[in-house]
Amino acid sequence: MTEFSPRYLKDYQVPDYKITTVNLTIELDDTKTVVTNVMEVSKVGVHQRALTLDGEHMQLMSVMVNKDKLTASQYQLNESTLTIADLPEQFTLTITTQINPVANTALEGLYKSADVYCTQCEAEGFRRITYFLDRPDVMAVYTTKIIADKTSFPFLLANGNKVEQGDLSNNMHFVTWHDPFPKPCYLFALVAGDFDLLEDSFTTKSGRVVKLELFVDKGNLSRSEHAMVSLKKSMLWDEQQFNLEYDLDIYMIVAVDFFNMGAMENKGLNVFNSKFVLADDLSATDDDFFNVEAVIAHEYFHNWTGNRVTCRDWFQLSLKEGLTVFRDQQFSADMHSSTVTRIKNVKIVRAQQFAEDAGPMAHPIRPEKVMEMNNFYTLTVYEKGSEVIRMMHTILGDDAFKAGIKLYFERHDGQAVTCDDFVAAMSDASNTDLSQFKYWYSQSGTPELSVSDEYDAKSNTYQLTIEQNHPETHDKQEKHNLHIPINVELITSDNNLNQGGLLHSKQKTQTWTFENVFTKPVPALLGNFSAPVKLNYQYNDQDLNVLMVNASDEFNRWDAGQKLFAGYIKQLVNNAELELPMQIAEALAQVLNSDADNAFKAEQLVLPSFDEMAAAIDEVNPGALVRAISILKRFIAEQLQSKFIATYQSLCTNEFAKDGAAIGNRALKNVCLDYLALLDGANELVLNQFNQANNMTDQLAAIKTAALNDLICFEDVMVEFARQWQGNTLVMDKWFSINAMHNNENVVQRITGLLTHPEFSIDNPNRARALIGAFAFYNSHYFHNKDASGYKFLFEQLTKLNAINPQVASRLITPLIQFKSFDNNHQQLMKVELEKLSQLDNLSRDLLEKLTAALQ
Ligand code: 0A1
Ligand code: ZN
Repeated sequence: MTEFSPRYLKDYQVPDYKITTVNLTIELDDTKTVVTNVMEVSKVGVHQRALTLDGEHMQLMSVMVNKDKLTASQYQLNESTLTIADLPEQFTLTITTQINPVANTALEGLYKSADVYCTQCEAEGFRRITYFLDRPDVMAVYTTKIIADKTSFPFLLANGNKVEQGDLSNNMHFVTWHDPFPKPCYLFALVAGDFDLLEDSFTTKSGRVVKLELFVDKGNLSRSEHAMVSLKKSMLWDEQQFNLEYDLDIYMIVAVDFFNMGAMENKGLNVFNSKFVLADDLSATDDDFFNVEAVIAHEYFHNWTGNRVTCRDWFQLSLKEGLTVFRDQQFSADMHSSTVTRIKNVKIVRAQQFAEDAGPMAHPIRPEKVMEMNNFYTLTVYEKGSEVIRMMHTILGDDAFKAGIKLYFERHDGQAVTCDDFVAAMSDASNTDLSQFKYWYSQSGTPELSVSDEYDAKSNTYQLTIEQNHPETHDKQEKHNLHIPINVELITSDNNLNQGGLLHSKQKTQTWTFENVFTKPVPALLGNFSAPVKLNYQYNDQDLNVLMVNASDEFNRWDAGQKLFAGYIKQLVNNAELELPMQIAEALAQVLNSDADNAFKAEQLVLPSFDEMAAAIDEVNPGALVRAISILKRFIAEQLQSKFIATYQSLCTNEFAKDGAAIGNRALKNVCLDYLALLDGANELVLNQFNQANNMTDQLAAIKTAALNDLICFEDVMVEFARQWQGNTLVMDKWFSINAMHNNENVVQRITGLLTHPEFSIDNPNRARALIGAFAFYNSHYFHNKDASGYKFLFEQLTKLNAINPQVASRLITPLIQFKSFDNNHQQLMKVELEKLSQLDNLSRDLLEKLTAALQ
């Protein structure tokens, strides 16, 4: 195995040098791009220590200190650093490097793909462009001059404001950009290409006009409108909610087809995966529209939470990510149904983040040890990080939370700070002691709450006792009791009790007493998922029924239904013959008859996912879990067939609208379809929906239903879908994914064949994720097939991706390293493939870190 050593939070030291200005001249060329970097550098404090700059995957051409060109003996160069000793207090350092953007398939640093030059510098990509102190606490003012061929690259973009442009000889031209805000190098960006441009503007609350520019591939202008509208909504929301105004004169967004992540908040020049920009009525689903708006908002909100105030070091990543996810979730909740939005957030935490916390890569939201930083853009840092911010919001209340945010900016605008600084601002602004709460930042794992209760009819008192447990995590960390906010609603079947509130669990065991309780209530616990924890309370079916109908909070009503389903799925895993009670169907009939909005009803009808159940059951047999879910689903479908048909038919319409009601109608209709697909007549129903569909939500639901139920029409609809959408990259990604989700024993053969499909390319992260990722993450049945063919398929693809794009490989290995969730047989089979991967002689740092943790 290759040697790479980890870094530790406890070793943080302030830099020996600061770099205050950076002047870049970048002469773009496919294989020999030349970067000239002129920096103003000075010592921090008085010392004689050498300057060690980060740099990798490039060729050093020259080094100059002030006017003196250094000879090779005056510096030390190795694979990842350049060290210069005997430096004055202050000097100009000029470094020239040469890089090969076409060869850069890792998509980190400067790369060229699909005729576009593009950079990705977070977390540590800038060191692939020039030698630098590549750490977020070194903040400089950047001026960037880009030179390229004018015909192929009419647009040359970088951060900040455009200050100069002109023509050069040989059909070359240049543009110079200046960003007045000091920033860490991870926020540097450059894009060069030929695009269609959507222009607009936004007038800030203080009256400044900001130019908005959205760059998309030629021909895609009509699909960029929604992104622009979303941007303007985000700008307004941040002013209204947090009093935060945009600061530059221009805000640019570029959509690219080759991108490792969702999007990147580079100052004034966001780079987006085109998946989160392009959307039109025919080719995008309702979820796509929602996600575009959410990601646009997320990146925009980073301008304050991330860019104006940034991270001191990468261990603090959740400082910007947890907070920004919380902000984008609040924004989405304000733009749409807040309950349905919250349900979507919670499902991700319960299904995926809990699994991460239970697996070999368990880490606190502020990790303490990192080998490859790219491995820490995790559900824990992002989603659990957001839950931690949300708990502060719950504990402090909206006004005090906003006062905390205000104080945070007053104290730290322009600085690189820590999570402790954030909590201190929250605590000081609200006069609240958050010292115990802070363990949420340093403690990994999902806490478990055991709740018991007692009702005393004589004294009319009701007692709730809550015990905290902190299961051991893979990192073997010592655990502390946490400050856990628990929303409680006491519900009675006659619905006349109005008690509850926010409980603060801080000790191992605590009891709360409620007075004047005249009938035994059912406790609705953890309302709105007030803390990212697992909850154990012995509800019986009747209790859950009471909550499903009577809980005043919609979230609690949904959650009670989920608990009811989960209870039966657990039992069915061990006993597939279990007789299911009619009450389940009756409860759902009530849901269908209720006057709640259809988007919410749809959520109430969806069963907990395979991943969510796997996170809730120890050492599960995946086949038995898949079967258990489908038994319950079939039972519901059979019992409620006529209701599902009636609801389905009532929601079929020839008109297409995109308002909330129409979106809710489609969601409910497609949940009905999902149930009806298990019964006679499914093939005709699905085929009919496919043929009639006038929007992607319905069309995709039809082919997905055909795939998941292996319907006779599957091949035909897939051929027709591909014929209709060939050449549309984003839609074809969906097609590849649906192929990978086919619930048929030949699926591995099918996807192996698709690796040579003319539109498949493993170099494109979206494509790789669409085919390989969809299989490993979503085809639970055949990925976990007993013959290990699913695991072997993933092994083979990871072997290739390890060399092409380690970041993508490292994400796709997730379902394999989480083997502990499954029974021993499956664990062994999964480990065989992990062992084989660990033998690769070119193993990337990204995979090495995960394999080491998984196999230790
Ligand atoms: N900061 C971005 C996410 C991001 C992180 C790393 C990247 O490359 C390794 C790219 C994007 C965000 O939170 O949106
Ligand atoms: Zn982010």
